[in-house]
Parts: sequence; C-alpha cells; structure tokens
Amino acid sequence: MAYLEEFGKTANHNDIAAALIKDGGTIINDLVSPDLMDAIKEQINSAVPLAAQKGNSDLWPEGNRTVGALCSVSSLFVEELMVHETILAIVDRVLRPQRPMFESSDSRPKPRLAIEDLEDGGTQLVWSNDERHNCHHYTAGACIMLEVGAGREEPQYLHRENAIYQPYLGQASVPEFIVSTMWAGSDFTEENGATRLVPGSHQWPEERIAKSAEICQAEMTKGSVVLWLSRTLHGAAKSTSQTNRTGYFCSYIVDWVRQEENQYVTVDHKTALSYSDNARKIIGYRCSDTLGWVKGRDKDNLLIPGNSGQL
Ligand SMILES: O=C(O)CCC(=O)C(=O)O
Ligand SMILES: [Fe+2]
Repeated sequence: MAYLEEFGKTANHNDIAAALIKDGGTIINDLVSPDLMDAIKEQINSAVPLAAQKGNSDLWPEGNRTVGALCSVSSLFVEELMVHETILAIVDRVLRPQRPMFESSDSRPKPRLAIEDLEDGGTQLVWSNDERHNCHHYTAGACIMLEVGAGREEPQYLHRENAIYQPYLGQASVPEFIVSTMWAGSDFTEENGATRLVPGSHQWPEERIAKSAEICQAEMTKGSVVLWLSRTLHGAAKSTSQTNRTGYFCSYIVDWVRQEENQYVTVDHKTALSYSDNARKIIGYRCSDTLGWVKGRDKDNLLIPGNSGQL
C-alpha cells in the first residue's frame, strides 16, 4: 500500500524536505497544539458568518464549507501556521529562494549579468541562469479553510496544484515552484475526508492514471500538517463520517508567478502593518530587484518609505 513518510515536530527540517522532494508529500505529526486549532476556528467563525462559508462550486459543492482570505480573518493562522519556522525552513529547501525566510544568512548571489559591447558603441545586457536559486523570495499562494461536510459522498477529483498555471505553462518542465500545506484543524481520518495523495506522482507523466493501491490518505491528528509539491496528485476524500473535517490550506509560491488568491485585496495595509515582518513578507508586501517594486518604498516592507527599485 502507498504511504507517506511521517515525522515528529522535532525532526530535522532537512530530512523532512528530503522526504517531500523524494515522495512528493510528507506529514509532520502534532506540529502545533489542538487548542491552537480550536482558537483559529473561533477567530474564523467570529469573523465570517456560517452562511458565508457555504461551498458552492464544483470544487467545493454545497454541504462543504470554505473560507478564503484567512490572512484577513485569523491572526493566529497567520502568525502560528503560515509563518511556522519548521514550514518555512522546509519551503526554503524546496523553492530555493535567494532570500530564505528561515536561514539567517543572506545568500543573495551577485546577479549573473554580463554587459557586452555593441558594434555601435552601446551595450547589451546578457543574463545567465541561476541554478542554485529558483526565486528571489516566495509568498502565500492561497490561504483557505476547506471543510469536508459530514457524509459528503463525492470525493474531490485528484488534481495537481500546478493546474492553475498549466494552461499557460503547458507541459514545460520548470523547477519546483509551489509547496502546499494542509493543517488538520480537526483530526483527519479515512472516514471524514482526509486528503488523498499519490506518493511519487510528482514524477509521473500527466496522463498516467492513479490505481487504488497507489493512493494513500493523510490520516493525522488535529495540529498535524501534510505537505505536497506542485505536481503531486491529491484531493479531498469523500466522507462517511458524522463530523466535519476542517483543514487550513496554505500554499507557498515563487515570487515570479501570480498569487492564486489576491492577498493585496484581502489584506489591507493597516492589517498587514500589524503583522510580524515574516508574515507581511509571506503575504507579499515585498519585492525582488526586478519584480513587484514601488518607487520610494522599502524592498522588504512596501508599506513604508525606502528604496525598492533601480529607478
Ligand atoms: O481539502 C483537501 O484535502 C484538498 C483540497 C485541495 O487540494 C484543493 O482544494 O486544491
Ligand atoms: Fe489541491
């Protein structure tokens, strides 16, 4: 039977990242306390009326619940889950930013840029690939509560997270550019819709169809988290349970692709300024040397004055 390697909360983040890269997914058990998960649920429910949590798309049909824009409704989600140091250390390993979130060293390389002379006396810029890094930094792709309703009979289709870019990327082979996390806000069980994942499928050709024996479920206790890569097949399972399955989804994407959920609309400037530096950076209020700059604003906090661009 297919399974994912599991780790405890004190495991070495290099080992966890290695398992994630090898199998396409991994679980960290009991990374935070169940009480924290209850407090997050309370924040969400006090900010978003139940009627507004109704799922109403093919992806999340009626009977299920969703809450988007978690960065605007739960400060605990932001500060305790989204920027959890273990998660950021693992994402650093996988997305290989020039500006890691966790490592203290600034490993920013010199730009691989040559200036060649033109015949007419002018010059031309020539860039070469930076194989050590795949982004300047990374940001949150989407931050969503996904609740499988008790007894929901339809499983979500197995899919890959890169599908949101795929119509435009085609089958291009690009280095890893998304890491997804799903935090268990309730226990995740076989019966209540624990996420299904297909270990190894991140290396399959697109058209290969998963067999039952190749699919496993991220059964885990409240406070645990499952991680997967952009090409790993996965999806919420059906429910035969009497209780809901609550998950908090947070993806991390390289700075050079567009965020899935528009964090700049959902998180206003005042709220963003009230968060920690790391949280504001992951929400996206920062820029690289070439993308996302605002003249006269600070590179690492675009909400304050500084010098963010080359202009
Ligand atoms: O809720 C889950 O278990 C998975 C959800 C998911 O993959 C998605 O909505 O893209
Ligand atoms: Fe997904």
